[in-house]
Amino acid sequence: MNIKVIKGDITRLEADAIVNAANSSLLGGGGVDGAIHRAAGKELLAECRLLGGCKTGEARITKGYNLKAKYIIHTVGPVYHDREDDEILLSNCYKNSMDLALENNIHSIAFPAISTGIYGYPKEKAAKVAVSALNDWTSEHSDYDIEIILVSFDDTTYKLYNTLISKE
Ligand code: AR6
Repeated sequence: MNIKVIKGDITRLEADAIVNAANSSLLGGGGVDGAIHRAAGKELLAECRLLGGCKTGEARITKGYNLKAKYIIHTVGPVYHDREDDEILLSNCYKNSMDLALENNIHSIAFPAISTGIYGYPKEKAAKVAVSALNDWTSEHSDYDIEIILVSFDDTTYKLYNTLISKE
């Protein structure tokens, strides 16, 4: 699997697309969402207003505006409730973001650790879901060349991703 793990600020990456851990309004918020809106500029909010929101597990695409990335894929992770649904919804975020990347001819994509901040998803569980969903997607699309970058903002997530990736 063509997956790279890095530690740092996703807004500074040069990938074709970066993924935003948004909320269902798509109108901005805290965490990585706030950082992306600040870095991309006001035009991003104007485009997001036209989208009419996004359900949990789904994804929408906008331009990247002032970012180095050409596109932003906005996905809405689940608020963690320790229910069976959590895993399915989080997995859908990765799958639906990858489907949008394919539709838009995106060949490099960077993901933050969706739901593991304000939405409270335990980091280890979320990392497993992320790697497994991306592994499934790339296996099903082995003819499509895409670099996937998992961006961690903290050491714990960085170590978890590296351990999981090394097992693939
Ligand atoms: N670059 C990379 N990762 C980051 C960055 C950054 N600049 N900033 C934070 N993270 P969160 P969620 C990490 O809370 O849990 C917003 O208000 C962070 O350490 O951003 O999906 C939305 O509008 C964590 O590991 O997203 C929603 O209301 C991960 O990104 C809600 O938060 C995700 O943390 C979504 O909550």
